[in-house]
Amino acid sequence: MNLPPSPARSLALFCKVVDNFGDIGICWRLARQLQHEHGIAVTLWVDDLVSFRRLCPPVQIDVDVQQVGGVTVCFWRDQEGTFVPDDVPDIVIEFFGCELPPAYVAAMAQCTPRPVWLNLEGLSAEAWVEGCHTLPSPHPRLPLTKHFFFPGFTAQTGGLLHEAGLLEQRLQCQRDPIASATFLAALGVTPTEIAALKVSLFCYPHAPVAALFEAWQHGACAITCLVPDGVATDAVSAFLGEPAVPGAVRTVGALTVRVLKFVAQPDYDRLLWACDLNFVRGEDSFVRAQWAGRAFIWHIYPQDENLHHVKLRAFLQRYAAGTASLTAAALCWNGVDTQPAQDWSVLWPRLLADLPAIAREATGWQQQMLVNGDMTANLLKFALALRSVTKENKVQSAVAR
Ligand code: TRH
Repeated sequence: MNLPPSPARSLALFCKVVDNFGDIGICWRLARQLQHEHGIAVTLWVDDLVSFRRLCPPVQIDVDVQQVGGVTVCFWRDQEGTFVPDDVPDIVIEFFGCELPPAYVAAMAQCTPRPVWLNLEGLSAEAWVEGCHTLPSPHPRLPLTKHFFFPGFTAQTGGLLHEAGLLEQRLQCQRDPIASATFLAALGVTPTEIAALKVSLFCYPHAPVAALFEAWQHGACAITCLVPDGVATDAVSAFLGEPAVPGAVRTVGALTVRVLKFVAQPDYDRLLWACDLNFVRGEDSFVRAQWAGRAFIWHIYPQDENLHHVKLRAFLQRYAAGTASLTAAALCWNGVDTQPAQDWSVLWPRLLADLPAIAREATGWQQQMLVNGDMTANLLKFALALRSVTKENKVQSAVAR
């Protein structure tokens, strides 16, 4: 079958790694999906190949330009460089307001038609996002307009990224306990640990991990807590009584804590699918936990003046409005002051009792999110609409001349 040529075939995505793995984690997913599902030639500019390699081991850290999984990956060294219009693709995306090299922007301004320029923003459940999604921002000097694109949880936002076939893959894995057990066994998890309630733990260092471990140790339910390498190392080492390196494990009372290696991104999804409860953080693991269909507790990325508490509450209001135990645990995990103050020895048994109901409700949430469409497809649709406007303008101005 001969399909009409796509009106936009090339795209550059610029990613500055501000912190940790979420920036590159999100950009890498987006880049792959644009290439695999939409046939776009994607160039991913990233300024930190070492972080990138943690979640995508084929990445080479000493190479300026490389092909990884069908995507051209360029090391974004600095803001210098010479660029000409031929270097500029049909669509340019800057992630999270990272500033493009000035010469690149100048080359964009010289293109005919000019590229579509989008700023992909961070995820928030706050109401103001709907009003800012797709807003234009004209360049102060050059004939270029950047548009804001916000992921989100409602139809008036860009939605959440989910790859084609993701839910089917997840269901297939979760319906096959042997496949799940084989996956965990390959990470070093023993059959006894697999038989317990499995919890993955991915959080920032300030999470009250020691207090949660204490409650788990003294609880009636056997728990296996799987912690990726480098996560909450102080609290985990204190529990283990030895350095928290992959393979380290210790059981105290009802709790076994095991340190896993940091896995490649697709395996992190499988880990979430295989666990009964997931502690996630930042943005990308937070979204993946929603697609995993299991209960999760979100450790939100901290911001000045506790702005993140507002974001956390906005999400919980949408997601967990009816589940008091989940809301209480999430607030406590994030250090939000509550009246009366909550303690894990009380919070945990309540949350544990609600886990099956929370997992059931997760399915309803997914259906709700799927109605908003996939963020990547939404973003491309928006870019193509802007591009056809740009082309029309070009034709009109040529006719007027
Ligand atoms: O790592 P994070 O805290 O990342 C971010 C960044 O700090 C960013 O600056 C900030 O803006 C954002 O949070 C809110 O958490 P996040 O977003 O969950 O990203 C983690 C990525 O690492 C995600 O893509 C999953 C991946 N990952 C693996 O691939 N393997 C693993 O073993 C683990 C634990 C995670």
